[in-house]
Amino acid sequence: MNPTITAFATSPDRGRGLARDMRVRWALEEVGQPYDVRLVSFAEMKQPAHRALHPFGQIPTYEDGDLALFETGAIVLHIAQTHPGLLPEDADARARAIGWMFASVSTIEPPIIDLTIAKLVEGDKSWRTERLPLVEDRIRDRLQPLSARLGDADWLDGEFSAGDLMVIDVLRRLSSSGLVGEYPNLAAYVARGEARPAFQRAFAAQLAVFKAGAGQA
Ligand code: GTB
Repeated sequence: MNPTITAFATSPDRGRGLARDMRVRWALEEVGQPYDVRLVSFAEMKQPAHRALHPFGQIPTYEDGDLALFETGAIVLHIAQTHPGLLPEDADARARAIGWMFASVSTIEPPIIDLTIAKLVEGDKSWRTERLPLVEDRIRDRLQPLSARLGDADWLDGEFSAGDLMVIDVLRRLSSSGLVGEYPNLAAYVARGEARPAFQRAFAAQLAVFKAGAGQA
């Protein structure tokens, strides 16, 4: 049996692969694990059946046999720990790669989500013009040290790892902001991740869902 993940039946990103199922698809593609996808509507995500899998009524979830997981960091870590290819063999290097996974969701992603909220949810508020530059500067406070650490390297710590996968997917959310472009090595880092065949397969799979939905509309 293949693991099953959940994804938006109708992604608000119009097939740009910005929802968080993308990083789980990418991890599964990197390790060569086939998977099934159950598409859920916004209403279905809030129903008890889905909340039994995801207490917060969100996507993605991951089910494999008796195991059900939510939170992309936990899901990608589980995939990386149960398949070769996404975490180094060396124990110290493995711990550092996992550290980058935590950094992606707990240090880099929060101000990026704040930017989305400031633009989309608070877009009509009187404080928007004052707040936006502050939020963007908080993102730069993360991008600048990340850029300095990456330097001229291809990946953050040796070979490509689940840490890179998570950091790159988090940075992709900034694609329309121009902020990553202020750091050419980070822009190249994201492009390197997106050029990986596994990323391309994952992207095509989520795009096919959007196209099929758009065809029905
Ligand atoms: N911390 C959780 C994780 O990493 O798994 C966050 C999961 C999460 O935020 N899921 C979102 C969700 O289900 C989808 S990815 N939201 C519905 C809800 O909360 O009711 C967030 C997302 C949504 C849309 C776009 N977009 O349109 O560009 C990008 C990202």
